[in-house]
Amino acid sequence: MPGEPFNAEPPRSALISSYVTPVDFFYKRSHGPIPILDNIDRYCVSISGLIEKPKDIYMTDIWKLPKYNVTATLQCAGNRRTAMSKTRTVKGVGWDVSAIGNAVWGGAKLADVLELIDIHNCTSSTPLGGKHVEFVSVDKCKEENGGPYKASIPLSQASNPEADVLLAYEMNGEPLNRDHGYPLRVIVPGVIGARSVKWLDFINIIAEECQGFFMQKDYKMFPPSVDWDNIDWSTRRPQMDFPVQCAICSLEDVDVVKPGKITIKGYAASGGGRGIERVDVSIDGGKTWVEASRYQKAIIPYIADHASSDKWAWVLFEAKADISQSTEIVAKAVRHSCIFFLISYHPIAEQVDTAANVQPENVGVIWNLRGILNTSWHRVHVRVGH
Ligand code: MTE
Ligand code: MO
Repeated sequence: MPGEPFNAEPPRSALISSYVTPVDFFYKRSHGPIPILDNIDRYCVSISGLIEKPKDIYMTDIWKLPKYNVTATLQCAGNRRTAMSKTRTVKGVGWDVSAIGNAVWGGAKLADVLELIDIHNCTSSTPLGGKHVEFVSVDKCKEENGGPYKASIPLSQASNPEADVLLAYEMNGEPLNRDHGYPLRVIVPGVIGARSVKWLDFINIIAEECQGFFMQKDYKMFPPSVDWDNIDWSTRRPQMDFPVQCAICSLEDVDVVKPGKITIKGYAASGGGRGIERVDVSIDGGKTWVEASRYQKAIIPYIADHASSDKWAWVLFEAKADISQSTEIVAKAVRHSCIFFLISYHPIAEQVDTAANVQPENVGVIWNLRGILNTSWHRVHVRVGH
């Protein structure tokens, strides 16, 4: 329907047909009508808030900054929600396993843009007390009572060149298209998709994190005991990094396969830039496991040298197995437990988070009313027929 939010995901099998997801197969998630921003000469991002000199930045200013291409996986926090709602109903768009994609984002580093307003790699706050960077969009959505979509990230992350936060104008070497945020969007690698604001309009340097709906009344992780009657949103922090995720894409629950060799393929994404240590696959419902081969750019099994890998990107995996009877195929991934890529901008989140390195065995333990972060072991039932 014209004017309605546009959401789409590709079929599983299409998703893993290439390491870099073609734009046509990249999921789309929007909360309001998609804006048309055609007058590129006049388009600008106004930066203001707790800074000495507010500034309007035009596309020509952005294009003049060094261009970076960052391969980063973007994933909606609601990816795999449909499976979670089988435990108990949840609220939100019903995604299968494809609300995720891996693209090469081209653009300026936000750290370089912040240099233009005299903010340098800043681990504490600006002289005026700014600690967060808020991104405000052009699109209007009902959750914000007709106001713009918005989100924020800590200033320490935004101003750290190592965090690779981009103001992106290209996706896979082409100008961004309208669905994905033309002419300019934020990309926050390793973090849930909701913080990568599309159609950027304003950047505000603020003291507290953004008070918008999607930061404060949504995209927070609650335990299964919390329901719509007893929820207190203020008790949780907005979700930022994505926990380790993994899904099988070569098989569907409805598939009937012939007895013999099957190929189990899918993706694993670590979140937070830590890299995937291992992907395990089981053909007996999780009793026994074999290690799958993993690859990023080319098909090179077991990329052992994580330093040479794309740290913000997913890995694709593949395992072959022999099956003779109907069974449950399971995949799970483990991410690196120590932080290879120094993440100094998330001091709290990074202290104790070994739980996020492995996936929970069952969806029930992580069920939450909004159906976010379904990172449980991915299980596919296949029937063997002749
Ligand atoms: N930015 C704006 N302006 N409006 C939105 O509705 N949706 C967010 C994020 N940025 C959204 C937005 C969510 S929830 C996700 S998962 C990603 O954009 C989806 O990005 P994509 O549509 O390019 O895949
Ligand atoms: Mo999302």
